[in-house]
Amino acid sequence: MSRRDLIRPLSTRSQPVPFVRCGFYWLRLVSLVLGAALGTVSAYGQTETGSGTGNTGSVSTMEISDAIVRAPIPGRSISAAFLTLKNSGSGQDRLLSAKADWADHIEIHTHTHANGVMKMRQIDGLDVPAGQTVTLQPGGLHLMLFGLQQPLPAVIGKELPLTLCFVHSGCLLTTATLVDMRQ
Ligand SMILES: [Cu+2]
Repeated sequence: MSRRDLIRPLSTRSQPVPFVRCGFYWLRLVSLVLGAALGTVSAYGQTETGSGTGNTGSVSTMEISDAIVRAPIPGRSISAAFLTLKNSGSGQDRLLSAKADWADHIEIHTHTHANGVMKMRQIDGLDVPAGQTVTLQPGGLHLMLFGLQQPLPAVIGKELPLTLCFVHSGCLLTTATLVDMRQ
């Protein structure tokens, strides 16, 4: 039985964690937690280094970088987040969802042009092919953030924890920098 099989699904609970980019730290922590208390793994038990084995046996290695959250317009509770996904593995992976404890819910959005009008549209997932990089950026793919905590638990330039869940890589915890993009 793999480590993944032993771990319960990630709950909606989410807390800021200082070592989010230190995959080996988490690997060790998960091992310790599993060894000490099977069945009581925390919400972050499933946070991993980004390596996972899918049903086909293909390995996906997902790297999340340059994650930013656009600071909302004062008084507004919606905004967007942008980031880069790099799949250096040999199999395709797919972003299924995102969550954060400072937002009610997060959708994956794309932009479409119709009759000269640009519209946002929710998509149910985002493929990241093997060896490819997918960029979520203004005017294109983005994470749409709804029900933002007021105020956000970070100031401009500081980090917000963000969890991304993939078909093969599982749920990965990253941090996104809060950025004022009106400047
Ligand atoms: Cu949107």
